[in-house]
Amino acid sequence: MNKKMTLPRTTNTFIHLFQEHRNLLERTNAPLPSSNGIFQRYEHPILTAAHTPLYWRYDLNPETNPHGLERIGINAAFNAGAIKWEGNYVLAVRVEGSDRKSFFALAESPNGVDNFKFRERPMLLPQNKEKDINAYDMRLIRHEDGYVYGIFCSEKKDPDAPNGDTSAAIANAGIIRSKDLENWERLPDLISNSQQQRNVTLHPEFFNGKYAVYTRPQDGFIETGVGGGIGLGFIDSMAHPEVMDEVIINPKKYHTVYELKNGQGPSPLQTKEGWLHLAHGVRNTAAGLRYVLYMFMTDLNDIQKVIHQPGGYVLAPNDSEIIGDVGNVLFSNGWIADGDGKVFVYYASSDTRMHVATSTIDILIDYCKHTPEDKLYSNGSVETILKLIEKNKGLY
Ligand code: M1P
Repeated sequence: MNKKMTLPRTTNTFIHLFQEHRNLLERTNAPLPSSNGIFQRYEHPILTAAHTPLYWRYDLNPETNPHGLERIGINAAFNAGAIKWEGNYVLAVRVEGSDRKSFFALAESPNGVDNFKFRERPMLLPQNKEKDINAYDMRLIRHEDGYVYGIFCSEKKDPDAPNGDTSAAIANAGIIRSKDLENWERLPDLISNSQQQRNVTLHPEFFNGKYAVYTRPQDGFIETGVGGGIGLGFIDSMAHPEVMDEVIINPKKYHTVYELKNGQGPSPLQTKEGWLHLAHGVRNTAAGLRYVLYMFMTDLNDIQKVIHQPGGYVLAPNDSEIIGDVGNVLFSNGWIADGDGKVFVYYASSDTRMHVATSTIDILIDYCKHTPEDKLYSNGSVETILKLIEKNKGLY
């Protein structure tokens, strides 16, 4: 008999699983040959459910798991916050179990495009009096007050849901902070005038001595209602995070890629020419909601003022990204700008997996400044194309 055949099934299974897992984690990720010049996409997703450690999912003891079964299912790894930390590219990943609960786990890579590995344990989120039923979409912000903030969506059942409605929920911003990314202090949840807040993040600097916070007030869990748009408000103290003077700085708009709703992605990046913003825009279609990423810039000193906003999206789901748990979705809540001006955008596709796309600060400024605005009607778009054709006369 072949000697290998005498190994218990579990031993064989685990040897094989560990080998496959290592190959996946150590796979290199090459830039894709085609690019629109704005963002460089890469060949492979950087994180998927399969990247989570096997020891989170399998009981590795053959005596208690004689058939080598997976005991805990992981469904997806997506919507990650990002920060450069001690030379590594660190993501606070939204990991979703097969039980639908999302939680956070840090994963890091030495180069930002491949070899991402989860830390040994997922994060046990410190709780306030009322526990989070679901927690997701963390933004990581290095604030000038010396803390790294993690701002995420904390979801609870709507206490006013009509009898029999088992899905109505309230979403608000939960806040944690740390100085080492290991020990986290929980602060009170955001206090605002809105029923629902998602996509909340901090401006990295004080503004007139206050914390500035990007918000997304809306009336319902899915529907924005009469309000909507990316808001900006101010907070005196993070120990009592009450938003004051909230104004909408980037509203949803008819017949745009953010017609139905939008939301700030990660915190904006400071440049010599203003603050770069990455956001998601949502519109409705016969096939359901479509989420794309778009950009705009705000004034360096007057952070309420949008100074450039290219028309349309900058990244939309491509052929392989369009499929997933919630199809036709690109979502980003993390990016990292390196000292040399290189920018790593971490985005998720279809609520399933994480990708990276790279660019530079200079290119993103050029994109924001020189891409034509959305004129908001069809002939306006044709006029924009005609203008470019005219400018290109003699060059083609
Ligand atoms: O399913 C797509 C996205 O839906 C929500 O986005 P928004 O807050 O703009 O409505 C979030 O649940 C997000 O996590 C999810 O990716």
